[in-house]
Amino acid sequence: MIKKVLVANRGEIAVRVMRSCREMGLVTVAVFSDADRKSLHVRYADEAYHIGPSPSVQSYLNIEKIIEVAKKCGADAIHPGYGFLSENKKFSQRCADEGIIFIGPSPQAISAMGDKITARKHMMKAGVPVVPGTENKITSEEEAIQTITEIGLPVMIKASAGGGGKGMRLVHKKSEIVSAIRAARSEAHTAFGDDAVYIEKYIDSPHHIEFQILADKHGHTIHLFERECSVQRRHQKVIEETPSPLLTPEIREEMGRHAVNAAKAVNYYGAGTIEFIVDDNLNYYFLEMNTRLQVEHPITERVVGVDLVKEQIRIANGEHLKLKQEELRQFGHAIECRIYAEDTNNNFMPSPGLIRHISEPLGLGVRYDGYVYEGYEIPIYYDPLISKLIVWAQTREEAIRRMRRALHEYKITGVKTSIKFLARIMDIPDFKNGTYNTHFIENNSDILFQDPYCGERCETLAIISTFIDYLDKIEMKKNEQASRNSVSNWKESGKRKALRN
Ligand code: MV4
Repeated sequence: MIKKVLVANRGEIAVRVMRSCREMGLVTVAVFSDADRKSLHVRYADEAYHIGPSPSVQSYLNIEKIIEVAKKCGADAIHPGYGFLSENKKFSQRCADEGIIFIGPSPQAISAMGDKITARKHMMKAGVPVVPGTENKITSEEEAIQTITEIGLPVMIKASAGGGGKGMRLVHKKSEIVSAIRAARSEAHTAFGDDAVYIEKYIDSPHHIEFQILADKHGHTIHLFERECSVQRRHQKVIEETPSPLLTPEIREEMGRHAVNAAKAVNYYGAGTIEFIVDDNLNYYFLEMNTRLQVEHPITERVVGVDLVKEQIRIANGEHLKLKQEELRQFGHAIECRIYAEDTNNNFMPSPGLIRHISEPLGLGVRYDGYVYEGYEIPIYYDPLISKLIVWAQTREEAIRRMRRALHEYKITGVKTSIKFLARIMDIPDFKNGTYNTHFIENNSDILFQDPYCGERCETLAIISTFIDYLDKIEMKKNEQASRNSVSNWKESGKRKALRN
């Protein structure tokens, strides 16, 4: 039985995982790099160990060091969060070899889904619809040309070792196919050390809809419905919601069954996500499987009423799933916004640095998963995600209004953030109507990137808020020293709390 969990991650997800551990009475262990000495996950944990320099290859990706810490501190399990080592089959295997429980899937399942050609083969065998295309890797130019005469143009060349948009090439003309394959191959070789590529028919303006699944080690597999993730930019999700405004109850049920079969096809256990692309006629195709807990998991937790991290831990313990498919329902509507330290008006340039002031939104139906505090400096070394704001309401319309309200309450100074950009999205007709696809941001760029923003109400409000921001900045400058002191106050109150407990 798991008693002590090492969380091999940082930031909001490390805190989120430890919250569930604490509720389960498990001891939590943080690991941290040089840049993360003052991070909240380090303060939150019962124990914390330094694992190396700031660059993630030397810290959060350092398998040897993390295993060494786990053994030294007596952790019986490791939760990898998302990113970093979460989908690394060598890490999953190494944990097994060391007698440490990896809170995630088997190395075999990670491997089967990590190779996209292998994954497609498993899906075809299991009767899960895949995008029309090649069954095996492309071995010759003739074969590629044969494929495009069969399935028609346009097509996408994809790297088998890729995923998440890496190593893809769109081909419109027959004359482009040879050079596109060469380019995709060489990119894949450099990025993944594997130059295998395959061809798929191009699905224009698709929706990205993914299904959450849970599977125990005894063959019970369930799905927890879908997440609509079509609001994205350069393969980075921006907003996710559930239920998807696109799906009908019939298609939802069908896709859910396919998602369960997809997981079963690779003897999957743990939490996982089956990604589909869906066209406007509701044709859907398996795209890939993510063999980890995802950033956007909280919207599913809220609408289905399940703590996915607790379920992951119970599964890792070898327990039977208590949830039954026929008892699961989607209740109400949830939306998540990802708040980044970035300049949305300057090509989303990361904006790391000192948080001078932060006040988080609260109130009915709001969940806030974050890790920064006043006086904290967002490091340059990692993804500049500050927090995730999740709202729930009975209807989609109310959820959008609630998100709009929450974003307006949310104030951060010191770094540039995507808060205003996200607030603008809440006022865009395509979003409000739920009639958007993966081209949403580029289709609405004229509104999203205009500056200054003049929203639903009037220009006066924009001017007043600009002025208030200006006054805030003056105030913040004056209080810079006080704000620094507040960090140590935070520390003190943290210690006092620990003593009380
Ligand atoms: C596609 C596609 C159209 N047709 N495959 C992008 C990320 C990677 N998971 C696969 N992706 C796509 N694959 C075919 N055959 C369009 C995309 C795509 C996309 C998919 C999901 C969410 C956003 C996207 C944005 C651009 C392209």
